[in-house]
Amino acid sequence: MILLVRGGWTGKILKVDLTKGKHVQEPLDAKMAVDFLGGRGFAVKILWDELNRGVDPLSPDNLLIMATGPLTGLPIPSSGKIQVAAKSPLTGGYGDGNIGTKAAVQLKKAGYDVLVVKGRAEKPSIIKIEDDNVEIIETDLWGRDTWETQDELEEKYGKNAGILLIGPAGERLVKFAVIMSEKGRAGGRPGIGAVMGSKNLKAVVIKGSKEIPVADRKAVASLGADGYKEVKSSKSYDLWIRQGTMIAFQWCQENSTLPTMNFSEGIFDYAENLNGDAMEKHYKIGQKGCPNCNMPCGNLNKIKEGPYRDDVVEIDYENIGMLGPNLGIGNMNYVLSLNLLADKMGMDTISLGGTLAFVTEAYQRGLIGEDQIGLKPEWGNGEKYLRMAEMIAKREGFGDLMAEGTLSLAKRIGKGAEKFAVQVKGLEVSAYECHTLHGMALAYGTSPIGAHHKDAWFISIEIAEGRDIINKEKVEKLIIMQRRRSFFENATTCRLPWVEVGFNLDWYPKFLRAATGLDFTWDDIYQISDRTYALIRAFWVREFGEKWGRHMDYPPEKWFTEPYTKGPYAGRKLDKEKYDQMLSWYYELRGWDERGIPRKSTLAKLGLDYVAAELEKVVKLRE
Ligand code: PTT
Ligand code: SF4
Repeated sequence: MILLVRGGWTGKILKVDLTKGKHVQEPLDAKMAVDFLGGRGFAVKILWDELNRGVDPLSPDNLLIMATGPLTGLPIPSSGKIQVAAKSPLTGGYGDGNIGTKAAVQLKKAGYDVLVVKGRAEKPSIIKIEDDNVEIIETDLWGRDTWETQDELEEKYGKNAGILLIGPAGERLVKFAVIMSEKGRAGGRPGIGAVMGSKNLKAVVIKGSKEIPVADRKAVASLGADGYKEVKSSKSYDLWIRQGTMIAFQWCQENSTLPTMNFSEGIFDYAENLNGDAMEKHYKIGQKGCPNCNMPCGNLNKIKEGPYRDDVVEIDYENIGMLGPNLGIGNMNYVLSLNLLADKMGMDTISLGGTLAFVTEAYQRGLIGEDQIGLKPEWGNGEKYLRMAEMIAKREGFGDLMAEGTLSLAKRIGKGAEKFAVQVKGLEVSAYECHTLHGMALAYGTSPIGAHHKDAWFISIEIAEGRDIINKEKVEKLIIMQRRRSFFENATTCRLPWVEVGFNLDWYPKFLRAATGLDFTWDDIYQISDRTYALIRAFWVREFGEKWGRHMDYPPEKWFTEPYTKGPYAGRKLDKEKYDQMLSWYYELRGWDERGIPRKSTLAKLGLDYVAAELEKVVKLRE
């Protein structure tokens, strides 16, 4: 079915084959648009349809997808986001990330909803898209860091060009390399930057001159204007502008959920050196934001000591949580420096912090020695962690093994090291400690890309309503949260107006109607989200086959076995039986069987019969 575009979508997919040096425009299928909306939904549908099972994620056959949605780029709150996705080299399953960047808006203005890249360029190259004009151009920027590359490309193509790029970590196929943009926007935690590197693709540069089609331009403009006003009038607006996601730091400390020394504790002795107030008082010098956003949250901080003195870095809570307390570092200057190094090299800060912390614990427990690592890791020693981060980015010595991520490294070490690898499905856990939180642990366990918080930041509800409550209602609430939050991955816009300043969800069906001319209720949106979740799950199961099982949805072993030793919850850990009970409720509510595989009837209800037929080649589906 070809889409008769009334608006929202441009109606075109651009496919570039780097091996053949060719590109082609294809129409966006109308059914796909309505069934999956955009962004993550488009990405998983294309990966399901076009990838064969077992493709090596770092081979030319993998597909690198950059996808927008029907709201991307429109003059409505925080719409400048793009989804980057591929089969993940870190987890072996579906992987994606979300980046706020001019490239999101420019891709739509160039006339495309999605860019799909396959193959491998013979020499390091960039893809340049200027409306219908698409070129693959050899580049001498290979080896340059993400800052230098951004500067060079901006100088050549102009400050308004949308640029997505990788750093040396992506080039060297570090398994948690991200795609970067505009010196501080990062996305694709499960190694999507390594997939880009494996294609010899240093950057994508996009310039569009078209108007993004919409069904009702007047309605988009007036709804957008009213929406911006509502965002600005929020009571939380002022604090948000001052601290952004760094608000979470002190909250986590106060609630014993701050990841500390490889997620061993939930509180940190030097938290006051690193929290939002400390940032405001001593380090923050400015503010940055994504396109079309009037609640900019990028905190620009100046480093005051150490090897990166006087450099400026954009920070968020996750970065500081994972590179500060999780490494026992109480000196903000080193935390900022590690963040800067990760950004310049193009590595995910969360997985970097998780991997360095894992190595430190493994060393302390005598599972690996100084002779293997090449130095003695030490909680709180920023200089050493900077050195180790460099080793990873360059794959130098032991850095070559650390660059494979925590799970792979733990398997390599053996001796039970896996127990201390704080990850789910191979993706390192983001910065929320869960020794007392079965619901948040379940959110990590069932997140569609591995342990990431974006699909369900369930922690705040769970703490407000009672951490010790274990019932089906709690699981129901988690699923509703996943349905709502994953809408933003499909629509593709920023979820923070809703999450952080209380922007009403009722705006979104109105935006969709004005943009596309189609009516979507929240029930329709939930259905799209469930369909997307079921297809992502099917993708994982198709890859893992008989190796798939409910153990894939378990949180890190350590949370069940190593209790907190400090703070108000000392002695507490997760209970496996309770977790298993919640997981069973989760499967039941989603219509998945006890292995966590969607039932045939569930797939049929979601219009995914074609998925069931293919999945049956790999595992026996239950009715
Ligand atoms: C996101 C993850 C996050 S989530 C953070 S901080 W966060 C880390 N940021 C990194 C960074 O910076 N540099 C780096 N080298 N690695 C990093 N890894 C980490 O990546 C980000 C904001 C934030 S800041 C959040 S919560 C929200 N996330 C959204 C989302 O996921 N979807 C959505 N529709 N809207 C969102 N809005 C917010 O965007 P991943 P960004 Mg990011 C420097 O990509 O892979 O999804 O992992 O996109 O443009 O940087 O904005 O406290
Ligand atoms: Fe970007 Fe922050 Fe605005 Fe979201 S709220 S669009 S992450 S600047």
